[in-house]
Amino acid sequence: MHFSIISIFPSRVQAGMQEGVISRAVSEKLIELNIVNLRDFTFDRHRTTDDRPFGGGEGMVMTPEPLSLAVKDARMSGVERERVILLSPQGRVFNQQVAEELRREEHLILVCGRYEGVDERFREKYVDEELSIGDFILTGGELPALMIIDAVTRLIPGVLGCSDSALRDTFSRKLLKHPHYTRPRVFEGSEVPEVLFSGDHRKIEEHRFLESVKRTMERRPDLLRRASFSVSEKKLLARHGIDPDTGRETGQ
Ligand code: 4FV
Repeated sequence: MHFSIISIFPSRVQAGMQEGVISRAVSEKLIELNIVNLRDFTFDRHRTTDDRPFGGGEGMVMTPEPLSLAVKDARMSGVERERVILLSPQGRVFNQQVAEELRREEHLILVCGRYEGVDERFREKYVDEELSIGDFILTGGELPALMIIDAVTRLIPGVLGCSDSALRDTFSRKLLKHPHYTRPRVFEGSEVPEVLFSGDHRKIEEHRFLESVKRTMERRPDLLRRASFSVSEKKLLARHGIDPDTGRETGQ
């Protein structure tokens, strides 16, 4: 899978990819990164990429020409599934489902906004989709771009050590992950649930499933309403006094 990232701060983008899963995926050629310096598509002495907004108002707007030239240059011939994505608060909110959708593309061209945003005519003509990482304002689209590359890359088979762990992801099942424990067995007087030492994998899976449902009920009941359970999971929940449809305790 190919990622092109268009930014006026390419070194910040580079810095965000130095270690960990992403840089290993690059070295193992599971992904290819093309970090584009937007200023390379300017022709004035100051390599300007922004200007004052028509109609007045505070802040600056990114000019359309350098952005359009950078996108045209980043496009890959012969690649069908290519998508130009502008990171902005006006976009569709990014989540695990969007990550799984983007995973099916061959080439993502990520445009990192700065200042007040980009000229609308560039957006209309060159942007396939706007994505937001949440309802808050950042100083730039670089961190959102890095987050999307991280979330999508880890879904590529072979990127994560154990390939199926992404399948058991939080949100893929629309349930929050169960608590995790590791050594030491006693930490500051706190023990670990005994069942985890039983060696009975079905009992351990049941325990973890119930912990996931309880945690989701407490913290994200909105997710539980969208979760689907198998017949055996519904029986297990009922045996533990949990109504699978509402996620509420039945008190039985
Ligand atoms: C943002 C977000 C975000 C807005 C103005 C960059 C900033 C500046 N991008 N999700 N939230 N972008 O706040 O994606 O252009």
